[in-house]
Amino acid sequence: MKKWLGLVFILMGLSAIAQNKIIPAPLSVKPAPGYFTFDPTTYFLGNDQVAYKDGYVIKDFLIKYYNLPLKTATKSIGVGKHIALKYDSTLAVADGGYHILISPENITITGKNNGGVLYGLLSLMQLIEKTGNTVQIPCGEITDYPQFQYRGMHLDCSRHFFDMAFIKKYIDYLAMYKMNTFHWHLTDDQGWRIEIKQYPKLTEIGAWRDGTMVGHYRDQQYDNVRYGGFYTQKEIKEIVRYATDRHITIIPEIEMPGHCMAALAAYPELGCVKDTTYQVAKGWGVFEDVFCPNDSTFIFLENVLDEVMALFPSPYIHVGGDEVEKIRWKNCSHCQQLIKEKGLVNEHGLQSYFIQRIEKYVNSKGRSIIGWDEILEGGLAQNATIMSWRGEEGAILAAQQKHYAIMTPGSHCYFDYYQGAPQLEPLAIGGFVPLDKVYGFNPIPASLTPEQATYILGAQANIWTEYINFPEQVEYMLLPRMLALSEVLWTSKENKNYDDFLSRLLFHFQLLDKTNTNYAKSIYQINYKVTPASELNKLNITLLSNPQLGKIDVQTINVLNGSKNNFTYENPFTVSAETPYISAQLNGSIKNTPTTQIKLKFNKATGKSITLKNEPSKKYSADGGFTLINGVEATVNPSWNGSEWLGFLGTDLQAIIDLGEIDSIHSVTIGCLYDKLSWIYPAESVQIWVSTNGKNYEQAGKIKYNGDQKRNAITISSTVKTGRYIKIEAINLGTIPSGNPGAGSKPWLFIDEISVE
Ligand code: TNX
Repeated sequence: MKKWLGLVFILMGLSAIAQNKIIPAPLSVKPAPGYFTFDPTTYFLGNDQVAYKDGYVIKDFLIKYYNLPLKTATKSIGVGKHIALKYDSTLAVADGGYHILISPENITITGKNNGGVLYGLLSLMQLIEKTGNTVQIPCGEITDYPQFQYRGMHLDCSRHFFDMAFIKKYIDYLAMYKMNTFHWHLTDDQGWRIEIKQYPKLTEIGAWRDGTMVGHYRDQQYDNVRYGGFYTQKEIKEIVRYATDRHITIIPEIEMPGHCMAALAAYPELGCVKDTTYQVAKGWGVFEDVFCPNDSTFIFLENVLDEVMALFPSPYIHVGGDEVEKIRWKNCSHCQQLIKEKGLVNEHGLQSYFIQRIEKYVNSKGRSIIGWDEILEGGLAQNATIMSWRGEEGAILAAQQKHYAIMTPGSHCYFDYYQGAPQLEPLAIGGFVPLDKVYGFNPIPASLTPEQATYILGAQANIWTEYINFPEQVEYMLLPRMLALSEVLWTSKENKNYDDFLSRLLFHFQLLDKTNTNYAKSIYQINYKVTPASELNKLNITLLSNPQLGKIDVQTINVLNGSKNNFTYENPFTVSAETPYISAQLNGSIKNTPTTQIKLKFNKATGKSITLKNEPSKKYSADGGFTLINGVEATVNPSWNGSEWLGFLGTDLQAIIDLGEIDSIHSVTIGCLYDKLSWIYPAESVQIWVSTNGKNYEQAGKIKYNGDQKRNAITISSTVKTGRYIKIEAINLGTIPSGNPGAGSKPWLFIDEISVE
């Protein structure tokens, strides 16, 4: 009986949450009968200056998203219903928490410090129901507070520059979903974006480059269009004020000792190599030139940081510290002398020395530093906070040493990565961080003790902008993934549920449509899986999407007679060489969702049985041997993730295909990838053998290969004209030839479809 009652309570709790549309989902919502109805005189009554301003911020949102103008006052104006806003530091919730009481007569929002009232107002806003001229909010009570105190979003404004109007818009998106930190990446190799009065050349020279990489890094193409921009100190003050009004702290990042080509271009004396010039970088990547740790560099950086700290009230200053090449320091007599003098182990010790010296300075001004997890190498600075980006390892090490850490691992928090199938997405750097992956993120690494876990302040997602050159594309990468992150950071574990989140998300898409926001519709993409069918030479197609989002309309085309077959997807279906073309699209409430086109290539090997003698590397193992005969040809661009390639590191492909019966064989074609920058080389040679019984094989062809296409189709004509079993060997090149990236190491061999004609 007791158990049963418990279940009823759980279900009641869920249904209350399911009824509202709030993202991030609040802790507790208790509905009550009746509605608070707005009339033209309804106004916000702020009990103090901050609460009054919060009302002011929300007024803008209400106009934008609900076309609902509302007055704000600090004193009762006698007429009209009001929405009372007040801060109360004794409220029994975590900072940023709030309590809302909605009755038919009035609404009260009480907030705890750090934005409680604003967050209450945001939740309230999402409960508004508007039908015709009636605007109302269902009565009830909400108590809510965030799980994590650090809820961050980063934006790289160096690789591409975004103007003031967009930075404000970006801050608005963050505020709307209760994020409280904006990590502003202001300097990097490709542009210095913050005016520093003492060093005007930083922006006169360092803010401009003579061209930009176009396409993907692997294509190594550039335009020669001068590109740049920067924020004046006046503008920065305006942005800081704008963010403060929205309870957002801006953490500025000034990169050191690496990622500083733009600064070196302006002041070459800050580098290790004397009498040289540097260029603001046009392309992406990690550069060898870094700051030289000499006294004038430290004076320069301290002066820069003085101006930065005067502009940004943030308790934290981010000093970068990532991806620092050591080669210049190795060849620099001053650096080597310094290593000796200070008794440092090597150049890694020098990196620690650099960061620790800067940290002392920043600490002396009453601020703390944050650095990327590389600052752990060679000894951690005194009280630095770590941003763990190369997995969770950095955060674990930091927490074990009682240092604070912020989680931003590439696996879940890199919003510059793809969120859908690369062939259906705008070009991105690579990687794969879809919405459900973000939603499933747990910022607390499993290996931490509860005590250590208290050092995890929260998480942040990063938008690096190498491949993001317009505001619309930032929106696309940000939304809706940030909404998932906001729920990861705000909502309690018990209230998190991906399906429920998706159903609330649909409402937020409608809100975003009101401001023509370019959010991604990637969740509407239909993924597919090809599996062997029971009949040889046929394939089974499974379509994958979330049932919340609608039913799937499928069309298959018969290539023999041109007929089309339309149906609603229910279960996996079988296709054959006659029906190799399949298209699938969601039939849901959102218009213009992407269509998935599947074009299968059938040949004698397709859907037959295959065994591999030699397993591919785990990272690139796709569906194992079947991947090579599943009718799907791997694409060259743009990402290996979720792709069709099998990757062998230094080893060969050895496969046996069983055609199921004796058949005629004229040739075998095998696809190989060539991408020097990624250390991928085509097979050095390919050999085939044919057998009728699977025991005695006869050599049927061998070819030495020297092609240079990106995707190489290597065809071997067979001298043996009939057989049932075909053995194929593609030999790895063995060693990367000198003069190439990775020279001397083992190359990758990437193989996709094998076809038998
Ligand atoms: C690594 S994350 C970087 C950035 C790049 C990013 C691209 C980090 C601390 N460094 O400089 O933009 O990868 O994903």
